[in-house]
Amino acid sequence: MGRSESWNASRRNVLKGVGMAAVGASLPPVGAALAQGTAPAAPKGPKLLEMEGKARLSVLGDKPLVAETQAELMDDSVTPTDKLFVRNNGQVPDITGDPKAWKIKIDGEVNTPLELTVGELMSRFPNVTYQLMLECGGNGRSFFSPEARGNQWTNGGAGCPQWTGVHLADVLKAAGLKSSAIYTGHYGADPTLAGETDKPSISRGMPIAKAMEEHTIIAFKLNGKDMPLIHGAPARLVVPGWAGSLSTKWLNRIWIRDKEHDGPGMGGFSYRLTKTPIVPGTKGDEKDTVILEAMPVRSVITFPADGTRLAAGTKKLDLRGQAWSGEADIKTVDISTDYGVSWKPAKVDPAPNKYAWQRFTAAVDLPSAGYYEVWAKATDAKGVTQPFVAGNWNPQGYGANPINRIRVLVAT
Ligand SMILES: Nc1nc2c(c(=O)[nH]1)N[C@H]1C(S)=C(S)[C@@H](COP(=O)(O)O)O[C@H]1N2
Ligand SMILES: [Mo]
Repeated sequence: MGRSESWNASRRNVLKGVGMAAVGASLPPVGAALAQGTAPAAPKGPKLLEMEGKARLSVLGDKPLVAETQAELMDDSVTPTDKLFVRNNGQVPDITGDPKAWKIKIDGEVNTPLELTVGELMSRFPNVTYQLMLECGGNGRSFFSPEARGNQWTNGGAGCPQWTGVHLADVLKAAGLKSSAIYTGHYGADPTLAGETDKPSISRGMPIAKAMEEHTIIAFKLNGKDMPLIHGAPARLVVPGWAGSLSTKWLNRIWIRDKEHDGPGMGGFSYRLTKTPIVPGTKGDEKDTVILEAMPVRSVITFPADGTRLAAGTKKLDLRGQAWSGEADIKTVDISTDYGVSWKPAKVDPAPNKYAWQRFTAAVDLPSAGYYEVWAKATDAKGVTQPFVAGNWNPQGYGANPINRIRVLVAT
């Protein structure tokens, strides 16, 4: 696409939390500044992660550490380990010694409570490798207006690396589920933010049916290598397509429950959507909520980066992106360069397996010099598509999946 450079330093905040009517007003007068040959005032950029083994992700919080993947770092088909987002609720546990000796307990509504080491998991059950989505339940939260409580994710609380582990179903079958088993409760070894080790920083759970799904695994490898500590070593759950908080890191116990789990992260407005739509910004009623399970349909343009300045004379843009939907394949991704008046289909690649994101590509016409917005809208196999704005506002901000938008400027 020729020489390109960013003309908007504030990528993280672009197009953030604005209704369609407000879009024009929210844009800095960059075009005018460029025309006059002056640089636009550079807003302060996001803080970037500095951690061995990790790319310079965008830090959303230090305590606990939360870092999202910038859209242009989501361009790989398989998310490299260094580019996978990080979401902690407490502290990173201090785990040393042989990872194969790490123990995981299965108890509660089972015939035979088990305590298995990672080494036993590896040798006793078939090992499987899948490319699976991991997405934070709050992904997209920053698009809500007014601001909803929590980390202000854009679209970067998501990644699709390759995980190796064992089917959770095999382990649960080995323990023998009682007929009273209806829900799981997950525990990890991380201390709370305050440093307590006698209570979980978060403990979520899922219905037994999701626990028995083929792609729900206890993983000990990430992209073919031993799981890094920051991503949950020695072993973690991966519950693809559903809120990432179910994918417990530093896993040491799965408690099989005879009722919906009630650990930290299961109550209040945590990981819950409102049943009756509420006025944005209002308090809402905790009792009128449902648990967020599958994540919504989403598309992210990964090339070019938002704010790219294209060389004079550019007439075509070869665009790339990723699209996914919690419990369905992506059927179509449509691209618009006229603010949603007309749409053209992108090419969508098939997924390597269920619960993997899908690459889309499109050759976009840019008939003249000047400013364009390029919009992407994914539709899944159930016919569910992305709204134009983040809707169904809820106090802790789940489910925001508006169409994705980038801005490009073709130089004159
Ligand atoms: N033990 C434990 N597991 C956890 C968490 C945590 O704080 N503690 N965070 C959860 C949340 S909210 C998400 S989105 C994912 C993030 O996984 P990652 O940091 O490997 O990207 O881990 C989940 N598993
Ligand atoms: Mo999360």
